[in-house]
Amino acid sequence: MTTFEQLSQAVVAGKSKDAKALTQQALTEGAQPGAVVDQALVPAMAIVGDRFRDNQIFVPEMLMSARAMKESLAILEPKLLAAGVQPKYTAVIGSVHGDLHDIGKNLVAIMWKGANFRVVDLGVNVSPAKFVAAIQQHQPQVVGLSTLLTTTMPAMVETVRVIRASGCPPVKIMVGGAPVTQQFANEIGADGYSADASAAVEVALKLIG
Ligand code: B1M
Repeated sequence: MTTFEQLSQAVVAGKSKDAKALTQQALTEGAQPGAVVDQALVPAMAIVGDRFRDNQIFVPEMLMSARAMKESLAILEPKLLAAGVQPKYTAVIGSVHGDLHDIGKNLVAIMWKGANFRVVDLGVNVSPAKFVAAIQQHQPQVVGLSTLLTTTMPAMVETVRVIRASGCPPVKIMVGGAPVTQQFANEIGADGYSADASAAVEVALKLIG
């Protein structure tokens, strides 16, 4: 079994210690940090999601897998970032009101930091008012809204509406997350959408122009 496969299995099983050791091993073997994310960690979470949907595992197991993935990401993050470069742009990001998922949002934040953005991460369960306050305070070029639940998609709609109505400094709004599509982004008046964290960099840079 390859190191990526072992790492994937460790994350699925929620074994944080093994996930950390195998992440380190993959890097020692010369793997690119982005490949570890795309080929081991993201597929692992897809398996976890399928098992949860099929009632083979429950919330505590999902949490353990999430913790293992975060331990692995903590090792990868410094390697995904460009070292010592002065940030050129500012971005604000958060998971919308009602949504506690943060792994995908964190990945987008890491990729943006790697692309020379100063990222203000508001965390999870972020109210529209908190987004507006952060935009007023930090004057970002881009604000990113993430959601993983179909039930919190209306909160994304509301957040876009409130930001637009707030009269806060002009900002490009980007949306993403598993249930979000380009069509949904267009419908709710967002400026940009990306399906994954790597594309989020390209889209944000294009929006800034
Ligand atoms: Co949750 N959960 N969860 N969960 N969970 C899902 C999302 C689910 C699909 C599982 C399933 O049923 N198959 C399902 C949603 C179903 C739906 O709405 N259609 C679900 C559910 C139902 C729930 C609860 C309601 C369960 C319950 O309590 N009964 C509950 C809700 C809590 C809440 O938010 N209020 C819940 C709770 C949890 C945990 C807390 C246990 C845990 C989250 C821990 C954490 O994040 N710290 C968890 C997890 C781990 C998952 C799965 C298994 C994995 C999510 C993940 O991290 N994926 C997930 C199943 C799945 O995704 N297959 C599931 C890996 C991550 C890298 O991908 O987040 O999609 P993702 O991010 C991608 C892209 O979407 C994109 O880029 C990222 C990287 O490429 N992206 C953006 C994301 N944000 C972006 C923003 C952008 C651009 C791109 O621009 C700004």
